[in-house]
Amino acid sequence: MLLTEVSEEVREALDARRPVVALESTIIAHGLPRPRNLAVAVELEGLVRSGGAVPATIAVLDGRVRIGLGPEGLERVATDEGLRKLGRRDLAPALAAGTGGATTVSATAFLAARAGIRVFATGGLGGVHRDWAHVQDESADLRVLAETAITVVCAGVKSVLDVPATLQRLETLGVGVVGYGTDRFPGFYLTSSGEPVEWTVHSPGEVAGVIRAREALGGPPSALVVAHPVPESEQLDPELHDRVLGEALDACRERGIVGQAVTPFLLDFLTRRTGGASLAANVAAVRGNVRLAAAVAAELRAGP
Ligand code: PSU
Ligand code: MN
Repeated sequence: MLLTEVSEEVREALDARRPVVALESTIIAHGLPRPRNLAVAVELEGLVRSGGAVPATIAVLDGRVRIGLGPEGLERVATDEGLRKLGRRDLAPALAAGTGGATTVSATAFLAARAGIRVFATGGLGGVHRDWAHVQDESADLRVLAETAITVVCAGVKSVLDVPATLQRLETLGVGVVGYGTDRFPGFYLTSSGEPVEWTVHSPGEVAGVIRAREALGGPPSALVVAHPVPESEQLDPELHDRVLGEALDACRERGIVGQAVTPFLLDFLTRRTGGASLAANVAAVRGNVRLAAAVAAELRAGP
């Protein structure tokens, strides 16, 4: 792919068909506070390695797509205050301008699939925002997942969203959804959103089985969402969650925050107003997802 630099480690792993897990950079640059974000980014790559896979953190730096960042790239993503948030549609302008940016789920899934990576881990997907009947805001993540052959391990969609509306959109768009060890769709910071999920799997091998069946069926590309809840012992207290989220949504509306700034604003508000408890739950969720993604990638490698 023009303008793309795949790290040697990732290239070698892909060529040898060893397991690779894609990681996004928006969570590092815009989803977690500094300086914790860098420590988490490094830790996540380590967790992928401990799981027997190669991490491929994806970002755009100096007008080039980078797949597999290395320590200096990770540090730039975590510390560069000027780094923009790039959805899939923002990639071309950023590349043409020779600039950089952190990739969201939409941009990361697109780039990872093009590079031949089959598994991707993140925290929570974007989706349909609350109050959508009045204010149209639906993450580009959903449309890209409808068109991209990749498996995304996540703790559901961010709980700041309208979860039932987002699940309905995923159904309409034909995005596969399986609950991992649960028949309830996870609630990002919370173990359960309360919404049902139609299919449940219980092991990395079962996830790999679903992926193989999808690949064998063929048809137009689309994503599989593996909805993996944060353990109950590590979730955010649901009462605290609901109260502070209400305040966050009010503050967002009062300050007139719209577009790409909404999600980072809400996540940051929650971190500050829960005394870091939402951050702990967010990081716990991502850790679990990254471990599971590595196990799924390893299973895929083991099979046909
Ligand atoms: N998961 C997290 N933290 C994040 C995100 C996901 O734990 O910050 C990011 C992802 O990059 C996702 C983005 O694609 O939030 C959604 O942003 P928006 O609602 O503007 O599409
Ligand atoms: Mn949006």
